[in-house]
Amino acid sequence: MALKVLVLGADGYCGWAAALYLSARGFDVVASDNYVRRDTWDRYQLRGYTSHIAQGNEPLYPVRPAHERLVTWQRVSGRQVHFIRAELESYEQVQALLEETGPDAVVHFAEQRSAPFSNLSPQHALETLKNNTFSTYNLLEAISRIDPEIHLVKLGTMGEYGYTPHEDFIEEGSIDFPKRPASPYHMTKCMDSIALEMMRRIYRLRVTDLHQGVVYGISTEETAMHPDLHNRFDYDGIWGTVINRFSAQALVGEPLTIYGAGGQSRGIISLQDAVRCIELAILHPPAPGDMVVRNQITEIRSVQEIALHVAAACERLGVQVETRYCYNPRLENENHGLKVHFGGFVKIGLEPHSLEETLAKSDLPFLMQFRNAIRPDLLSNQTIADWRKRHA
Ligand code: NAD
Ligand code: USQ
Repeated sequence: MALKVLVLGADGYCGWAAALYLSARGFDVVASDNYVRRDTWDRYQLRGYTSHIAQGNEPLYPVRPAHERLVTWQRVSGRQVHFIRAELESYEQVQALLEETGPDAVVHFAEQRSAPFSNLSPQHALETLKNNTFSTYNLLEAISRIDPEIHLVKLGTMGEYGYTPHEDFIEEGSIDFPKRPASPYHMTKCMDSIALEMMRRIYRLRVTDLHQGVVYGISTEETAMHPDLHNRFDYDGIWGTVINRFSAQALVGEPLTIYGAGGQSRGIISLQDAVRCIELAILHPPAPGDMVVRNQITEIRSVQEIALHVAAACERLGVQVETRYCYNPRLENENHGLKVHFGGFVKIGLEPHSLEETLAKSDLPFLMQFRNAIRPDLLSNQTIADWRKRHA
């Protein structure tokens, strides 16, 4: 019988692509989301709080809510993915969701995932703290009471270790490697990891903690099957991550905004490789009471190197690109190579795609179709989240 997988945060960038990828490969997928991102956070607003920030993110093209897109998915693929709207901050809703679905595995993408968003104001930091730690703890609490056999695959981040390089290589598989987060968002991931470790040890849960690097790209084989299946694509200064922002900037002739010296390095992974990693994680569950930690990255690049690759790929498409060294709104070490062990996923079956290949074959040609809809004002609004100014 097919493994039943509950995908949380399925209206989001990684969750949508993962839900379709798993469904296409025969998993029995149930998708869930509370739509907080599209209804509230995309406008940089908060639930129950009037924020002073007047700007907001705008979708590049219409992306219908997941439950509507799943109707198209069934028509196009012949596979059904049931959708349940649920708020993970509520223990009662998490309990009901697990009892109703009875999953073998839960993949938890459903958090506030932007470091700049978490630094917009004290209230944004607290919303991030509450949302992320409550959702993860509620899941652990409910799994331990309903069925400790359920495998929890939790999305963490490489940023838990921080970006002031450690003297030693960041290990893969270690629960105890020192954590040094550099934003309220990244701090919540460390807090989640402590909760995961405690609950697996005390209640013998099966837990996988994925320390994912910066994800880039737009489409996967499944999301490209029909315009109504397209994934969200963020390129603004709050939600857009560096490679996706540089790609959008390049295609509209805006300079690539390298923050500070540009020597800061990140672990990166394409969306297509990230969803394959989720499948591999589900297929390799830990034993009861064990916690697997995987560093989910395929390459390490500095921001400068990323800019060079995006520029080179664009120039091959006939688009000339300019880069600009700008004010860095973040407090971070602007010159460090990241020392990290990774490769565990390759050992269990991942065949990684390189940045060059993904940009040239998939990302840039896909994005090119929408270049007229890219809003230059969203490419340059990053300084509303400024680590250096504490007066908001
Ligand atoms: P996203 O914002 O696109 O999607 C997250 C989804 O979760 C949204 O649709 C949102 O509505 C939902 N959600 C949030 N809080 C919820 C709650 N309390 N109840 C129910 N649903 C809720 O984010 P993403 O880019 O897809 O990231 C997914 C996960 O992967 C996050 O945990 C993030 O920290 C992690 N991650 C992302 C990246 C990246 O580059 N995008 C890199 C490393 C790790
Ligand atoms: N950067 C630029 N110019 C830009 C945007 C970003 O130089 O226009 C730089 C930043 O200063 C930073 C680096 O690019 O040094 C990465 O920034 P980012 O916004 O792409 O990524 P980050 O804030 O690290 O967060 C993203 C996701 C988060 C995930 C994390 C993985 O939003 O959910 O956890 O990547 S990691 O970075 O490995 O911790």
